[in-house]
Amino acid sequence: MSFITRGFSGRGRAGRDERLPPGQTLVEDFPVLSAGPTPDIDTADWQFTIRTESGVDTSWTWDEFMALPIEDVSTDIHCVTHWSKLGTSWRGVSVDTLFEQVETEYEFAMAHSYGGYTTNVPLEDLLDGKAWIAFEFDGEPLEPEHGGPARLIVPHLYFWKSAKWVRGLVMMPDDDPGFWEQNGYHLHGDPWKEERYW
Ligand SMILES: Nc1nc2c(c(=O)[nH]1)N[C@H]1C(S)=C(S)[C@@H](COP(=O)(O)O)O[C@H]1N2
Ligand SMILES: [Mo]
Repeated sequence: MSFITRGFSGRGRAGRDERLPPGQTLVEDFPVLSAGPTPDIDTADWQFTIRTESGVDTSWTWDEFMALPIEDVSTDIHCVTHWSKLGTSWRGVSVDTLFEQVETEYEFAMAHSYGGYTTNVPLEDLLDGKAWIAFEFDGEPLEPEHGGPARLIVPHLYFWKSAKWVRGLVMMPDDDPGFWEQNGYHLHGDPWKEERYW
């Protein structure tokens, strides 16, 4: 029996990569999954806004955003359609950094995108180094089809939570469903618990 050794560790006894959540298959390419057309967003017009119960919005222009502390992120990503990609490289601003300038008692957020896509995420899944607004992938500006100029990444949840072309977060008192969640996807989406549909 011939056996090809892949050059990484983390394989269980069955040969399955332990970084792979249940029901997932590895891909090397980067599939594009969009529910609609790719919007054309000029960074001169781009803004990112966080809206809270205070009625006062906190917004950043592209230049203001680029002046924030920037982080390099290496992470695995998992799509509910069963593909996973390991060790992806991103650069962006941590959501923690944004919330240093925001006060809210609300515990849930709705991410809104240019083009109208929405997805709901509890605030606790966005803070403590768990989520970023990313504008580079693999050392290059994020391609429009993958969400450029900037997208949310919440890599510990299924990738539909990682809103492409993100334009802001609206804080909410309750965990209301976003676009896919209204269409049968799980409200939370933890790949290790296979929170796929409901
Ligand atoms: N704005 C927006 N964000 C989105 C989507 C979308 O259709 N529109 N699709 C989601 C889904 S289902 C997945 S799997 C990932 C796909 O990201 P990719 O196209 O970069 O692989 O984006 C998520 N974010
Ligand atoms: Mo997806």
